[in-house]
Amino acid sequence: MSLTVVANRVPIRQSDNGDWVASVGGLTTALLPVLRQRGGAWIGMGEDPDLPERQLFPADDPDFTVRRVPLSEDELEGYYYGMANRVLWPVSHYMIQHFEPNPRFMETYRSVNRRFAEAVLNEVDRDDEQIWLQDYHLMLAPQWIREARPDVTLGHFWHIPWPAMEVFRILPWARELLRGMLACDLVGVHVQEYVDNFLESARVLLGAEIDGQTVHYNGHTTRVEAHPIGIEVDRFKQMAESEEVRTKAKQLRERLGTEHIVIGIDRLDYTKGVLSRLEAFERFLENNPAYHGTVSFYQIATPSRTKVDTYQQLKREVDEVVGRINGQFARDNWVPVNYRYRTYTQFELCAFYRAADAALITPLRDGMNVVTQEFITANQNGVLILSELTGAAYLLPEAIQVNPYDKDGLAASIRTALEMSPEERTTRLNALKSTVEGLDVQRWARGFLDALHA
Ligand code: ADQ
Repeated sequence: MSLTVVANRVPIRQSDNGDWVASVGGLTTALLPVLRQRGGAWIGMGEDPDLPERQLFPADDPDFTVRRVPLSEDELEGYYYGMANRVLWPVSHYMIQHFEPNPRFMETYRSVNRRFAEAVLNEVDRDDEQIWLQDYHLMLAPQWIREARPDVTLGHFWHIPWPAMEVFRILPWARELLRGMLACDLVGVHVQEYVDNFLESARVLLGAEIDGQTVHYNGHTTRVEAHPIGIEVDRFKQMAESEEVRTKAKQLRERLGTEHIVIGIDRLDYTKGVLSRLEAFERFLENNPAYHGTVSFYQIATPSRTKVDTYQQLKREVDEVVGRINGQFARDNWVPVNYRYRTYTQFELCAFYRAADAALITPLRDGMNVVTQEFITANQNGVLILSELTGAAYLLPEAIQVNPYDKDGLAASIRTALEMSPEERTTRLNALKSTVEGLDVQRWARGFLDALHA
């Protein structure tokens, strides 16, 4: 049975020598083997008018079709920067202070979702086709696909939190968006909490009938299931054990020269809690003068959504807080906060994971957070401090769990981590490792597709 994947971005990129290669990322790695084996298509947005709308990949011995839905600047602005990033993202993460309910965003979102649906209908010709849509960019496309093709199997995976019904209903178009999703046969989310929230939204806002984890609405049935995503465990393990990563990790420890290293690694996004984490580290330094000179905090932030005002403002605020902490506490050769605003390769990230004594992963809200799993896999004896407001927290009880809004609690958890006995570190980390092994991303993809088939 062939597969059509529909996601915001296509899974290939042009390398420096002009060849097309698969891009790096969990979703691509999980789904390309399936597409290779079964054939089919991957449909995503086309931001560059110079690239072809259809392309076979790999060019010399094609396994599947890459299809781009070309978007004008205005469409990109309304659909992606507007509806996806300034409406659905903040509301799903309970950050309604960043929510901009502009009806023009929704208008464009409708028309772009319709174009995605048309692209799918053009690609799909066989009866036994499975279609798998990804994420909050594509809530309406399922309905239009279903109207034209009642026979296809439609799945949707939602990568961010599905918020509580009372928050979801803040969206002026909540019912229309939900109806779009309910054209699917299977909706997947990371954890049971989000399943429950989705079911509650369908029950209250649409009057749908709920039977266990199944929604009956408008003559159609949708199952809603938790399928927690994982990482490429084997590859991360191999990278972490490689000579290159070991050397880099050692060099980093020597360069920083402190007894303890604490890391934070995120896209620079207001949901990731970078500012409050820095403030908590500042509080830790205020409360624990004995630790001055002995601990370095290394925060890496990847530039993200840099065209959106709130992200530009966040960057300025982070710069300011880093400057303030270092201005107040740095002495001799010791710089308490090392901050890098850039993208690293996975090898480089692995070196940070390996060098660290503790990771501070403290989003204000996060669907899952896979940095957590990368740290657990690559690190050897460190401590994970994890926000309880992430999907990952439901699966990883052996982490030190914190409320990211509790600055004192967070500051105290840093000290707890640094003073934890080696035995306790090992026990906790081993338990975390065994959970993460079970969440492997290939297994996640197979699990979802098997459930879709069932
Ligand atoms: P994201 O919000 O993007 O994804 P996350 O799960 O944290 O978040 O993954 C980020 C990825 O970016 C990781 O693989 C990490 O290695 C990489 N990364 C971070 N900083 C980097 C840097 N400086 N350089 C290079 N790479 C960097 C959404 C949801 C999450 C959910 C995922 C998967 O918001 O909740 O876990 O999808 O479903």
